[in-house]
This record gives sequence, structure tokens and C-alpha cells, in this order.
Amino acid sequence: MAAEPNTVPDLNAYWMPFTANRAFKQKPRLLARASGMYYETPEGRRILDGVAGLWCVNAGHGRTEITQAVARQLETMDYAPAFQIGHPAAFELANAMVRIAPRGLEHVFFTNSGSESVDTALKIALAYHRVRGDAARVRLIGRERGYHGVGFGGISVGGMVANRKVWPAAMIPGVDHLAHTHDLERNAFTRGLPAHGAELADDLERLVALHDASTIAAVIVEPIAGSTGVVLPPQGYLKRLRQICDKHGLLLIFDEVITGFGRTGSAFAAQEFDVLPDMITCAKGLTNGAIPMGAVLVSRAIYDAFMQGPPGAIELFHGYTYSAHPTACAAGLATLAIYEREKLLTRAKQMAPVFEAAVHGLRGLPHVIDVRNYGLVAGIELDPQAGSPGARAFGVYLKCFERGLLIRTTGDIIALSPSLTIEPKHIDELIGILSQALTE
Ligand code: PXG
Repeated sequence: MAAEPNTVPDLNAYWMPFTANRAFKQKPRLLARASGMYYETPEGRRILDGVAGLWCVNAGHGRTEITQAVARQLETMDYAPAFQIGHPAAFELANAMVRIAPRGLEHVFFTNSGSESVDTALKIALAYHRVRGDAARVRLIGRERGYHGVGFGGISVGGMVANRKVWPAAMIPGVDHLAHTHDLERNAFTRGLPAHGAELADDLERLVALHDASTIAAVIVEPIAGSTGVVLPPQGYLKRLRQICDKHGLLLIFDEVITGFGRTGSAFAAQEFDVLPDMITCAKGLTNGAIPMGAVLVSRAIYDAFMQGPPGAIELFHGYTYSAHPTACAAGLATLAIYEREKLLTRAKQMAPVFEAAVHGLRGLPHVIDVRNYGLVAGIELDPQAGSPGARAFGVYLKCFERGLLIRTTGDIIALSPSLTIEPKHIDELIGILSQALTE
């Protein structure tokens, strides 16, 4: 039996992820119900969801169509093995994804999370060069301040110190990192993409000169870095990165776990910024967060390169017990149908001006040193408390929760990424509570 949503159970056994367990268990914060733009606590307090759960509930909470599709699928067939046998929904979902993907990305490999999508894409990149007879291309290039999940591949290409420093000996060898693009001196309080920093893409030329292109397999970046605090790509930066990759035969992977499924105003940031990567990793919004699922969108050229071997041979020795799980596929199909019917994948474009004006209204409040935004994502950077980085923003997080708003903080940066169904009245409520919490 599932626990009653209103009871507070013994908190000891559960080791919570990315959480200060002891502090939390002294003073727990629990969510019990969700509908539309709101959570509700066990005591019945309404909490406006300013972050779509964790950047994933893009169509809002409690969508009946998804619930029904999942229930129907569980009743019809609970599980189907993924290897050497299939089920229709897996193929249907892959087709539906290719229909909204950038033209040229024509194949889909299913995973269960963003971390698995990243590790899958990195493995495909290495294997791709190998099947082409270019097996010396083994280096992977990430970027400082990148977040690519928590697998060993993801933390190796990632650029978040806290995620890396504990496991240096377990990192993938031969990985290097581009410089990050965060530059408050030149770009603070920019609306939309920052004007300065396209030249930072040339850092890839430096790494190519250092390692030689013949040793490099792929470059992976988030078009907009989410977890390290909403770092936007300078105008022209991603195009330049693509040009340098093309010049040297490097694959370009966009990690769109956060930017995928409408966050920027297009289905994928690749379309919004008009840059075609060779692969896109995604998860989160694929199922509206209702069932865990991730995917890698792959170019036709990459897929075709693998299809050259002897027929009957397994082309890629990779996959998960739950790749294309029927329940996840049902959730994904129902989610994509909602996105299409309600035109949610482009809704961020219409809401962006209202959202932008509202978030930039926070400029001038105590300790606010930057506000940045694109589509329905925003970052508000606070000046850190001397000696305790992150404390100021987390204090604001706690005050917001007390006042009925869920935000997300990373270091001293507040991230906002509401469901794409947000209305102006919710934006007013969100900014109202956040301003009070910042002012207090
Ligand atoms: N890549 C990117 C770009 C992500 O944002 C992952 C990979 C990993 O996905 P999974 O499903 O394995 O967690 C992510 C995850 C936050 C936050 O508040 C963001 C993520 C996860 C947890 C917290 O910024 N993104």
C-alpha cells in the first residue's frame, strides 16, 4: 500500500539525493499532491511550482491524459523485454520524437534518465569513430560549468567541481574542457542572449591545437547550462562551435535534458538557435516527469555508419532493461500529444516577454547582481554571503517555500523554469513572493 499523503513517515532510512540529509530531517519539507501550477503540502498548504518540478513537468501537473495512458498500458502489458524484440509504442514514440526534432536527427535510442542519455551519447560517439575506422578519436570535450548528470561519463565531461572532486581517479581519461561563457562584467542584466562572448568558442581551437583533432571524438555542451545557474550562450557562440567541430571532424552533442521540449520557445534549443548538432540528449519533459525516461536523438549519418556491418550482427552493444519501457512510452506519447494539441512547444515564445519583464523587475532588490532569461527560464544571481557560498540563495529558497513558492537554487543563483502552461497571474504571484523573500 502507498503511504497516506498526509502522514509524515520515519525519515531515517531514505538517503536523499543531492540533499543536506541531516538538516532536512530536522525540519522536513514534504509535498503530497500536485495539480496544474501548484503543489500541496501534507498540511494542505498550496505551493506555486516555479520550476516545473525539477525542470520536467512542462505541461503542468496532473495531466489526466498521461495518467490514463499509463494506466491503460499497465493493464494491457506491464513490461516487454527490450533486446531482440519490440513493442509498437516504442516505435511510435521514436517516430513522434523525430517529427518534432531538428531535421536530420532521424533515430532515437531510449534510456531512463538524463544521466543515461549522456553516457549513451558519449558511447555512441566513441563507437561511431571506431566503426568508421577512425578509432584513435577517443577524447571527449566538455565545458566548465557544464552539468551532464552523475554517471562516470557525465561527471567526466561535466564541469561542476562538487560533482568531480570526490572521484578523480574514476574519471574517463583524455577528457578536456572548454572555458565557460559566464561573464557578469560584460553581460550582467542582459535580456535574452548575451552580446559578448562568441569568441569563447575559439577555445575549442586551442584544445584541438593541444591534442590534435585526430584524437578527439566529440564535444558536448548544454545549449543553455541549467544546473550550474542558467548560463546562456553568447550570440553566435553555438554556431561558431559547430563550425569548428565541422572543420575538424568532431561530433557535436547538445545536452538538452533541460532545454528540450519547449523550454526555449522551440521544441529543442537546436532549432531555437538554428544550430544542428549530431546528437541531442534529452529526458525530463519527454514524459512530463510522470515516468522516468530519457532518449538520445541521433543523426542519420551516425546511425547509418553502424548499419554497415554483417546483417544479423548486433550493431551497438548497449541498452537498458528498461529502454523504451512500455509505460514510459505510453507516458511519452500522451505527453507529446498534449504538447502538440496545446501548442506548448512554442508557448515559451509568447510568454517570454511577460516573464522577462517580470524577472527583470527584481533588479535593484538587495544583493541581486544579475538577472538573465530566455524563453521560460531565468537565473537570478545573488552576491554571496562572505564565507558561506550558497547560503544567501538557500535562505531565499526557504523563505519562498514558507510563503508558498518552490524555486531552485544552485550556489547563489536562483533558477526559475515554470511549466509552459504558466499564465500571467502565476507570473505575478511568483515574482511577488520572490521579491518579498529577497527584500526581507
Ligand atoms: N544533463 C543535463 C543538462 C541535466 O540538466 C542531466 C543531464 C541528468 O539527468 P538525470 O535525469 O539523470 O538527473 C540533467 C539533470 C537542477 C537540477 O536543479 C538539474 C538536473 C537534475 C537535478 C537538479 O538544476 N538536471
